[in-house]
Amino acid sequence: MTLYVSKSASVALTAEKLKAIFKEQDADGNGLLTREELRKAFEKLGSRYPDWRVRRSLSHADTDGDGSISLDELDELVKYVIKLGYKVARSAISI
Ligand SMILES: [Ca+2]
Ligand SMILES: [Ca+2]
Repeated sequence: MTLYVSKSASVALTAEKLKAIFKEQDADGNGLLTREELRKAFEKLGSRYPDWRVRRSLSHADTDGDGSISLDELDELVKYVIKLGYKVARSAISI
């Protein structure tokens, strides 16, 4: 798999696409995104500081505090990621 670089991606689709990218990183398919899996997702999104992003994301979206992001928490995580300015389109893929 390579980066998502759809030139026609609209803002309305951003949340869905980000969600898909995160879900893709659930390598063991257990419905939970661990630190390691989150890290890969942020790397894929072009984050320069994926480890830091993972920590921030967990403190923001890991509402039950188990150290990983469940599918329920993923919605919150995606909202947070969008707020940070991540977009799945053109050059905006790097922050
Ligand atoms: Ca997993
Ligand atoms: Ca959690």
